[in-house]
Amino acid sequence: MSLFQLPQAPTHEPLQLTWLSVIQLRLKLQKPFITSFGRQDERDTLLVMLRTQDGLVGIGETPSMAAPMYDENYLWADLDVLQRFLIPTVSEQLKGVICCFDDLESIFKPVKGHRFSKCGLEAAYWHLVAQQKNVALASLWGGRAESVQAGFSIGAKTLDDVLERAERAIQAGFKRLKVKIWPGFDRIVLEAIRNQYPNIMLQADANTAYDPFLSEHIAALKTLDELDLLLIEQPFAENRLLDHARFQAEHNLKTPICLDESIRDLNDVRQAIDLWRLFEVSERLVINVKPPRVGGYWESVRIATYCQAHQVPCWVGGMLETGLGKWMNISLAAHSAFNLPGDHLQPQPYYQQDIINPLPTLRTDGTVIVPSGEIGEIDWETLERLQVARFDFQVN
Ligand code: OSB
Ligand code: MG
Repeated sequence: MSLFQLPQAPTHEPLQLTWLSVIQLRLKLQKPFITSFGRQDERDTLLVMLRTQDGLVGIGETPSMAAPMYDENYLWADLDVLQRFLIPTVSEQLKGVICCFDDLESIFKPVKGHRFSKCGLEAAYWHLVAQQKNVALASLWGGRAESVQAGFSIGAKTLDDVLERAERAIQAGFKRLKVKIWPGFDRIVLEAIRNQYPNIMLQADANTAYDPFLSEHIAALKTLDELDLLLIEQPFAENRLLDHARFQAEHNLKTPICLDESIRDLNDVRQAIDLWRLFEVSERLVINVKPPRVGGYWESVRIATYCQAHQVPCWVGGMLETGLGKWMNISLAAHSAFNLPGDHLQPQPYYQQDIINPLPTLRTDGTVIVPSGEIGEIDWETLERLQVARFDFQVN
């Protein structure tokens, strides 16, 4: 780590904020999303909106979950931390003036955890910086790719439903599928997809559903090694970093383990890479980088840069964001460190109504265009229609 050069955040003219708002939206999913931790038909998400003195508006998304099932963060805690701590401190401590990224980090540092709420505020800040400098978000974050590969995360509970969604995705041009698995619903579904599509890039996401001390669970996971999977995401609980590395090494699994829930910041990535090295399996580690889970886009850039320096593959994961969050994730994925397809879209739009136009679309080669300028136009009418609560703070 001491030899590693952290990337330097871009500089900009001071931003003088006049208003800060938090908006709670309620969105209806086009199709229910089912994982080992439950089913979602609709979901709330939070937007942080910043206005500057010279009339710029920056918006960032905190894609909260309704309950603390994926991460200890969830909607009401995220909202509370934004309202009670993060936003008042920008107003009081910084007097609404943000001169550089360090100013924002100084607000975040005294607040332990709560990475989702930090991400929304930080994303709104980057949205402002991009507008002020008149550059694309991708280039602010060091990304140069004009398009990025996209995969589809299938969240369904029955074999028929998964196969049906997989077929639609293949028709739409997806080159990579990710399937949610849990004990009792793993080999059967992955094998069916593998038989149907022998050449597709296929990966599994367990969302912590397995227990490393249950021999049936370990046996089930081991049989997946024959299915030529790109990776297996997060079989064990988030704080079981060591068990993940040991499982990889003890069974000499050729399928790489990908960490999602276990990675909260760059330090977690550093420890994971060190562990996989100690077990001599370092070429079989993959990192899923989700900006809200790691506290923002700049921490994501740091992680990506670190992974690249250590030859560890990584990709940008999703949290069922609105089009706004997805465009930002796609902009992040333009960084050359990201070398596996990200969860950026589905065969159909995620939501019955979304807040930005256009939405990301898949090209026939399985890629999505990276915005070279603005990330799209906010549909204010729809945004207001979907709004269930709004909190405004004036900088005093
Ligand atoms: O583990 O990647 C996950 C959605 C909610 C919570 C956790 C996860 C997911 C997804 C959705 O898989 C990915 C997407 O946004 O398409
Ligand atoms: Mg995951």
